[in-house]
Amino acid sequence: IEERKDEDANNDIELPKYDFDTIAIATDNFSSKNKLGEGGFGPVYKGTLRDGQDIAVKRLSGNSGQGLTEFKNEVSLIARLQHRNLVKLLGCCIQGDERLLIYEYMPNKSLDYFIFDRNSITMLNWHMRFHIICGIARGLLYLHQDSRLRIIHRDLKASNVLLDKAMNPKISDFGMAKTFGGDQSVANTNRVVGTYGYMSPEYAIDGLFSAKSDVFSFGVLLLEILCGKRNRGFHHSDHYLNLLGHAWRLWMNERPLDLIDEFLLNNCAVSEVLRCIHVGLLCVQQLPEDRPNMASVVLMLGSDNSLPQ
Ligand code: ACK
Repeated sequence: IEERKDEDANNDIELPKYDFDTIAIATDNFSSKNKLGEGGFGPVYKGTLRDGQDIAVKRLSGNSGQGLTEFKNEVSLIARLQHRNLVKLLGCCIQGDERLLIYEYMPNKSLDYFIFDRNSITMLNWHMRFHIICGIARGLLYLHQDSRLRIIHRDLKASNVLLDKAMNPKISDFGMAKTFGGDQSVANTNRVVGTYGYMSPEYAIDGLFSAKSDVFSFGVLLLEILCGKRNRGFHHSDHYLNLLGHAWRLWMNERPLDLIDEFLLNNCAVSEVLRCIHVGLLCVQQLPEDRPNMASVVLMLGSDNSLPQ
C-alpha cells in the first residue's frame, strides 16, 4: 500500500479551484435551508453556480487535523476519477481555514433513503434495483481495476451511493479510500475506519484490507437492495463480526422463495434475482480468497438492459 504523505497529496490536484466567495454566494452563505445533511467529515450544502449548474458542496469542519488528512486524500484521489457510476468532483477550494469540495449535485438522495424507508422502497421495482446493483458493481470495478488508480473504497454502504435524475447510482465519499500499488494487494492498518455491518471480518477484526473487503461490503449492500432491509447492525465484537457473512447466508437461504414471490408479482426476471442472490452470497463469504473479484462479479451479474443507459 502506498500510504500517501500529507504534503504530497496536493501535488496531484488538477482540479478547477473555486474561490470561497463564489461558493459562499452559490450556497447562500451555507444557510441551513441549503444543508443536505451531515457527511463523514462535515456538512454538505446544495448550491447553484452562476451559470445555473447545481452543485453539492462538502465543507470540512475546521477543527480536526484528521479531517484535513482525509480531505487531501479525497481530493487527490477523486481528482483523477472519471466514471459514470462515481460522483464527479467538479472542483475544490482551499482558502484560509476553509476547505470545500464541489461535486455534481445528485437530486435523488442516497440509496439509503430508498431501501430503508418502507414507502420509498416500493418506488424501486426490480428493474431499477438490478440497474442500481449493476451500476455500483461497475463503479467499484473501475476503482479496483484501473491500473493507475487501484483504489479500495473502504466505506461502501447504502448512504454512500447517490442517485442521479435517471436513478443511475454513483458511489461517493472517498475520504477513507486507499490506493494500493505494485503487486501488493493486502494491507494492514491499526486504524480501522468504515461501518460495522458492512465491514468484512478480516478488516474489522485484524485491520487487514484489500479489494476483497470492498467485495464483502458490496455483497452486504447487494443483499440489502434485494431485500429492502438493513443488515442486522452487528456490533463491534469479534464473535458477531465472524458471524456476519454466515448470518447473511443463513437468512438468505431461508428467504429466496419469499423474495422471488414478491418480485414475481412485479413481473421481474426470476433468473436475474437468483443470479443476484448467488453473487451476493459469494461476496459475503468469510474468507477473502473465497470471494470473487469485481471483474467476476460484473460478469456473473450479466448485462443490465433494464433501463436506458
Ligand atoms: O442521503 P442524502 O440526502 O445524500 O444526505 C446525505 C448528505 O448529503 C450527507 O452526505 C447528501 N449528499 C452528499 N453528496 C451529495 C451530492 N453530490 N448531491 C446531492 N446530495 C449529496 C447525502
